[in-house]
Amino acid sequence: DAIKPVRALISLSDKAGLEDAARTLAGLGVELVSTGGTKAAIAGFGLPVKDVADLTGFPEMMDGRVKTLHPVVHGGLLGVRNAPAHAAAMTEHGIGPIDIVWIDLYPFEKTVEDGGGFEAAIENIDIGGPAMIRSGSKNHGHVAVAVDAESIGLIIEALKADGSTSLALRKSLAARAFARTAAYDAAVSSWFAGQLNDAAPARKSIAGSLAQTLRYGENPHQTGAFYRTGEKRPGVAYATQIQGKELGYNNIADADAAYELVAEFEAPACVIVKHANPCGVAVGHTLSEAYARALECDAVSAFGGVIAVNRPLTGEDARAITGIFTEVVIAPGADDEAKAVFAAKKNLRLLITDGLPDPHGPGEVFRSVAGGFLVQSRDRSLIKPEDLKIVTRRQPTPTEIQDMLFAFTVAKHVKSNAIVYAKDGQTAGIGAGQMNRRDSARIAAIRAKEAGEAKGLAHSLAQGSACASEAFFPFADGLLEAIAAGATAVIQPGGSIRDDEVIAAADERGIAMAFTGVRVFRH
Ligand code: 93A
Repeated sequence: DAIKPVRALISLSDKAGLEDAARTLAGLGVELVSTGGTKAAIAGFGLPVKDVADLTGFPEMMDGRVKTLHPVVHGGLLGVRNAPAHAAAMTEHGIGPIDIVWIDLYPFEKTVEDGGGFEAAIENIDIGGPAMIRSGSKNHGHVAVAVDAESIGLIIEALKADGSTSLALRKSLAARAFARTAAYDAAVSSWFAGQLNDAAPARKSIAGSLAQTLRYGENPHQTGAFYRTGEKRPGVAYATQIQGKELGYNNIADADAAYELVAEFEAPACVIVKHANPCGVAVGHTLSEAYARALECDAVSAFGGVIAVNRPLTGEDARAITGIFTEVVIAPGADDEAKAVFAAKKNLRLLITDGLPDPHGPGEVFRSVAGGFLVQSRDRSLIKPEDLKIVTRRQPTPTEIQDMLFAFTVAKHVKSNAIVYAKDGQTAGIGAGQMNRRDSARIAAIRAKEAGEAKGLAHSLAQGSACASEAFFPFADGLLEAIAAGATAVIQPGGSIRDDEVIAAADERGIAMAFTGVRVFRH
């Protein structure tokens, strides 16, 4: 099972570490064969090296697209040395065995991550490299395959110790190599799917690449991992963790929920999320003001929450945020002073992204079901004042319209059934995830009442607010709860068979109501 290598084929885009390894292999009597750039580099180190073109009898052509795709290369990798027919074919066609292959693949992932553009990404899809890796790995009985510095290090270590590679080593190298080509292809396929914009998910191929293994899943007795799909886009999957404990499954889910919502606002905004639902959302002149107003909505739930903002954080913002215990902060930036303030809170995880998510950009969302998963396009809906159909006798005031749109935007990010009361760009009460709409309206009212008390107000924080419902009111009862809580304007999709009843109840109480015609369920 031990193979004493005679020839190694090396083809590397990234030449770091090449000199040492090539020198060692040459010193151990291994003949080196390489592709253009790698060959030039090895020759530059003063080592003997053959050009793969001399083996194939063909020059590299088509901008390097065809360099190693030749029977002399793949026969040398795939030929089973001790199978008589293979050995005969090798002799007949002048195919020499290749015992080591060290390939790193064109930097496709990096090109996409750096925003290289469509043509650059296409040119960086390596074809010949994965083919050689797969040929050598299939034939691991005879070939040792390296796809990274660690693998070639193991091969060299074995050669120095025994002068040969063992079957066990070649087998484990092959497993690693196939994992590398699989991840590479997953990156290519999910990037490619992303190029189709809003095509129906059924026409795309969806794949992910492992970003991080997690300590556990939603609970400690579950395992967990974090995958990236598609193109690099600002958001939690491509955030940089500046400090804090390792991110957990729920942290990532909550940070995503918070960041996707906060990105909807133009003005400085803050979202506090707890258990995947916002418990406070507000805009302000500054982030610190937005945070203080978001906290006001439900300071109890905010404890141990996840905070997202849509501007780079300053020291003042960081001091405000660190006033209570917070699990995660996600932002499109943080200045040095802010970082220093956060640094005092060792456990707080600070995530910084390159820009904000585009709430109206394409993309998919997933949900698992037993034995499969559901895919749908992102909810990119955007309701503007001109989209509203006023259905009541009373017209909403311009301020009420602003509050309605703010509340409806928040409701889009609250688990159904969702009821949101908002006033002056601040949520006053949020009711999430109930099985009937009336209960959500009641819970939101309780929150608003307590928030009013905490603020020392004589009334609920929802007094004079706009109420948003993410789906139509099937009966007037939910609406009546909202009115009792203090809402004077209501925004909802409309479309119930009892719309007339609901509109009449609003008219009777002097409420202004608008239909969006768009439902924004979130389950
Ligand atoms: O364009 S390719 O897909 N066609 C090939 O035949 C081929 N053979 C090796 N890319 C190919 N490679 C890749 O070239 C390797 O995976 C490696 O990343 C790169 C090294 O090129 P050079 O030695 O010219 O710098």
